[in-house]
Amino acid sequence: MLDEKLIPSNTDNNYAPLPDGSDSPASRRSPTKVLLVALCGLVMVGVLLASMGCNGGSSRDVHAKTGGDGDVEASLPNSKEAATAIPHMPISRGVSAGVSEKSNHQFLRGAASFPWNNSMLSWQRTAFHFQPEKNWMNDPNGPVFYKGWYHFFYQYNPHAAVWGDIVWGHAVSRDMIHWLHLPLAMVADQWYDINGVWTGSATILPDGQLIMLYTGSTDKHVQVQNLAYPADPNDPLLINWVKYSGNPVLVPPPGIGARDFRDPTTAWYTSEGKWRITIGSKVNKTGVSLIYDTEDFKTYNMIDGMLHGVDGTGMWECVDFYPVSIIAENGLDTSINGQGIKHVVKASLDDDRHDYYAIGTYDEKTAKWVPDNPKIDVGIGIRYDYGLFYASKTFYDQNKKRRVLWGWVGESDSEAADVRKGWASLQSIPRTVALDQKTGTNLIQWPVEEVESLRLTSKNFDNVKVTPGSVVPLDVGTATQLDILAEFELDKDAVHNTAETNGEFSCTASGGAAQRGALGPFGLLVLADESLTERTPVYFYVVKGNDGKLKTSFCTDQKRSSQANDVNKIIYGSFVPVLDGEKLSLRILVDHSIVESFAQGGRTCITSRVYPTKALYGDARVFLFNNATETSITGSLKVWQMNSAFIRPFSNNRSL
Ligand code: DQQ
Repeated sequence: MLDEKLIPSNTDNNYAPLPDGSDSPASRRSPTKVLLVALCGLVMVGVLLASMGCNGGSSRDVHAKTGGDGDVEASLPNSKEAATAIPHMPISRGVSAGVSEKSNHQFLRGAASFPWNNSMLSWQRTAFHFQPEKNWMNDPNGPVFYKGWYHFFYQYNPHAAVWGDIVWGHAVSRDMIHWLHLPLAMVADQWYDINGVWTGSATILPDGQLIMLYTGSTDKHVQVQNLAYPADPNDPLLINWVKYSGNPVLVPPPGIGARDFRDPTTAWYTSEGKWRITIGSKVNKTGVSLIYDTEDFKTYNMIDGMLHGVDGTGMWECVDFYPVSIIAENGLDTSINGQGIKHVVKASLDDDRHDYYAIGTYDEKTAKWVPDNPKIDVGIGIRYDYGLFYASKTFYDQNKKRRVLWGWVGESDSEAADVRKGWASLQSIPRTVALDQKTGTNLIQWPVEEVESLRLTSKNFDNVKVTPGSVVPLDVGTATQLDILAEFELDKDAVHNTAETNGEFSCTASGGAAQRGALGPFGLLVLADESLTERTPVYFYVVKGNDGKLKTSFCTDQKRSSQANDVNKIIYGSFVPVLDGEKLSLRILVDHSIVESFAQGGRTCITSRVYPTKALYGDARVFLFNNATETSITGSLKVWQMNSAFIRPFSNNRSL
């Protein structure tokens, strides 16, 4: 039972969850069942010629000179399949309710959309990433490990594949890979959340009690904070939730806009014996993190000033605040503070919809945090992920003593296509997050170890030499569900002989994988078709600076990831720290329409959504490529086929 002091016994406002109407059979996709049998015999482009042996797996160094700029020209599809052009519906979602735009309508501008057919659209559904059975999902909410189960709540529209009518979806898992969908945890049934049960966080109290704080959008679209708790704390599945009868527990303070006050964090304990939370907001154009103390989660005391704020960064959504150890690799409970500890502040910038973090020092007495390096402060420096990854949230997993990060991965195709698919958005593979002990200046993120339980057969490719301007196919069979680990070495003589330059390289401002330099780009082409008409390069680009030092960028180029005209084709990426003596390394998880990439053990990450029209089912391939002009590269890889996860509705009849 919850502590009387904390929650009153008055449960007049008890919340009755929706009945579990779903009892459809388990759906587990096996790659071999789902994928169409690949057309046998490689119909490689004519330029793919020579072959090259390698240990442990087959690959051919085809020296495919891909033209002056390394490009393979794509021709527009001429599909005779029954296909329907999807009408374009430019409707704004979210802005009038007080959050940023939640729909994609930046494409086309009046042009006809690509004629997607059902087979292409169904292929986009993922096999081992968390997603609801249907409809729209956005932010991760209240992740927590409770009585043997990982709980995942999320922003969910039960009515459509677009943002709106937001409630809390709920699923449970033993390992954060296989999931059981549960009934909605909280719906919009009170004046203080009737326009949306928005984002919130879980806190576990020292006696094991669990509380949830979340933002409600009221009947007048005011953003307020509310308290909820499990109806039965002994239920490990936490199926029923009670909203506190005294809600809302916090309303926007003077000087803060009614629609600029949302997303309470997990609470942390102070040495004074109080709980402290922070809530995102803005003052004019300054993004801020307001701070409150509470003893019972019902009444709060606003602390003067703020935890932190950064000029020009706009509204801070989904602020996260947590400690990281500078000496140990394990994660830390949110309340841990003291020697050997730094604190991370993360804000999701409503203005550009990216998640930025900074590492710094938290002073409990003043309730203020200062960044280690003001040049890379929150919102102006480092991002968790340089692709599509937003509104993320961490939790401390006391089960495995690690901090785990979840992030919302939206769609980058048209809203009309999402409506036709009947679903929109994924969650990233949960990532362990810790301070990079080697650099001390960035975090490292890595897929939770449990994802490795999905690995099936693997192939090794050892010391594959890829000469400048060539492409090497990797024979891994079908390539829509993969876990790829790769290491690269540059040719030492080429590096030595390369002239120094004062030129800066930026993935996003570059010409993508077609832009050739002396020492890059090189890496992998994933979700590529045999003729390379469609391909998604994930790659490094190395530049030798004036000081003779190498500077490395890590990028993903979506320019030719699809022949469709109504999907995002921008180039993602950023700088990645590479320390002396380190090889260049990357990991890529490919799961149908999502490609999650991690460079140098997770120092720089890029998540992209890819919507091929040809490189799908059995026609998806993976290649090594080197588009540098001066250096050969030597790559060693291990590539696993990945199984599908069990993600299905919970049924009372089934044993857990
Ligand atoms: N999503 C929620 C808000 C949050 C935003 C609404 C971030 O609470 O600020 O769905 O995507």
